[in-house]
Amino acid sequence: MKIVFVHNGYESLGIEYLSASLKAAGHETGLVIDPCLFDEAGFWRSAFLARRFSYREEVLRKVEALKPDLAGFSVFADTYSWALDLAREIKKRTGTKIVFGGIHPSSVPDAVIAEDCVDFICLGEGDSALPALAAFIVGGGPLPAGVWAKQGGAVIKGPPPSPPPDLDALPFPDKKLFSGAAPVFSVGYLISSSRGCPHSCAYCCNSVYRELYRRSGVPCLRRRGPENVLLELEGALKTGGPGFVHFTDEVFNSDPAWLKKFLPLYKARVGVPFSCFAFPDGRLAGEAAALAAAGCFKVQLGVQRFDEARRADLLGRRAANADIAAAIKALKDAGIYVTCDNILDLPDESEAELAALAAFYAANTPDHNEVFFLRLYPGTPLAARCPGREAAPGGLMRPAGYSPLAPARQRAFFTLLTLLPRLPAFTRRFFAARPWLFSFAGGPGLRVISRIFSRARRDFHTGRFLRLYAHFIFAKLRGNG
Ligand code: B12
Ligand code: SF4
Repeated sequence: MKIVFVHNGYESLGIEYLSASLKAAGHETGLVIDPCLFDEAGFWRSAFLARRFSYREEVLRKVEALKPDLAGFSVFADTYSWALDLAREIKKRTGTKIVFGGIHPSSVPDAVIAEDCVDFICLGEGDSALPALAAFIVGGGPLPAGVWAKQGGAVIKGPPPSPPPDLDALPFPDKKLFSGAAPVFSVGYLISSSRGCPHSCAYCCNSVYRELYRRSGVPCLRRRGPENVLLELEGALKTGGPGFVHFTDEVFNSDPAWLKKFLPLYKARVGVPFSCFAFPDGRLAGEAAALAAAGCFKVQLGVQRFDEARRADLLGRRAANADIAAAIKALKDAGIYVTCDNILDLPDESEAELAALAAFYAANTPDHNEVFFLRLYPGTPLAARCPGREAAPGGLMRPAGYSPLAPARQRAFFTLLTLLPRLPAFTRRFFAARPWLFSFAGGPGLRVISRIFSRARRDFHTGRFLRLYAHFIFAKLRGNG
């Protein structure tokens, strides 16, 4: 059977894993990329440029030419409208069966399966479910675990999903799928040494997955053995050698014993510079030197807000500011570039808390600040606490009005926090105390510019973002879209 995935301009490890499992089961897979230029899901959009550089027709023509038996979409809330639009048109032109998987169908399955163009949905990880669905389409039988189907207008549901308990038993992700689609995907190597997270923050998909897998008996957090990760990376080195590696693990430092064992082996057998996400717990500062020695050049930390009690109560994150400050210092002292994530527009935030956050960063300055406005994703405990106020699918990054502060005030803090690491050190305390000076600008454009000036070369996603735009804009201008 031929399964073609249609995806946006970001490499998806999920699709690469699915493709590998499908190929292992004897199926053929393909990928059609819609770069979604100037139409960045959940982030920003320029309607004029998005129309000028639209690849919609090219995508539809490619899918038609490939004649798939099944077209697959990996969907989250912000890409849902885009996926529905293409799925409807693909169905109209080809009659191909359509399957949606990923966090959005896993969070709101009833709404997604109700869509006219969606024949199947997959809840949770699809490594076994998708090959089983392909077998079901060909040969019938019982519906696989984690799959829902529409038959004759009725929805039938397979047994609840059960995620793969042993990640070492999975085939390595099919990297050729993306690198074959556009050269930009060969820059750097995206890998995960785990799935799931030990934490359950109230705004994050992991609380949704934990609930989904509750009855399966398989823990939400699973980690590959060091040997399995090293074998994958050694294989990648043999076929060209990526300039750097990015670990997409939710929390790369969640298992200190694993980290201690893995880092020296990585240094000896792979030795390529890498970046990762880490949780700023009490151990991270002590792990900084070992991370740097193994080649870690960038760590991204979630800080999210300043008030520790509210951080724990509203966001479900237990992290101490003293540990965060120690981690920022130790990582920077070890020569690691530090990025901190922050969320504004929280329903219980105050001017005093944002001012305290700015003062905290003036004293403990990371190399880069990512500032987001809260989006309440369906199925999360935080969305349940604010009924009727979920993020609209396809929305953009702007204050939704959860905070008692005026949007203009939040934008001033957005600009201040984004720019703070770029300001000369001796001026930071002065500016942190005067957020009104930053009422002039802001918005996602500033975030893009700040990222570009913050060593784009070393930032996995910004580097790819720039290359992707260059590749697809020139292709369009040359008429080779
Ligand atoms: C890496 C990552 C990114 C990367 C790459 C994203 C990409 N397009 O692939 C970057 C940094 C670019 C990114 C950006 C954003 N991201 Co992001 N990202 C993640 C993260 C941390 C890991 C994804 C991953 O690789 N998982 C590992 C693989 C193996 O799992 P998987 O992708 O889920 O796939 C498995 C299953 O879901 C299933 N499956 C998936 N697709 C399909 C399809 C079919 C047909 C089937 C059958 C099954 C199936 O099977 C797969 C294999 O088991 C997730 C959190 C998470 N744990 O999922 C957030 C997450 C997906 N991101 C999120 C968001 C909001 C964003 C941004 C909008 C943030 C922003 N404002 O800038 C942007 C949007 C970018 C874009 N336009 O795509 C949210 C989505 C929330 C929601 N409910 O919709 C998540 C869930 C984090 C969260 N807040 O909870 N992201
Ligand atoms: S630590 Fe990060 S990945 Fe884990 S639950 Fe919290 S927000 Fe999600």
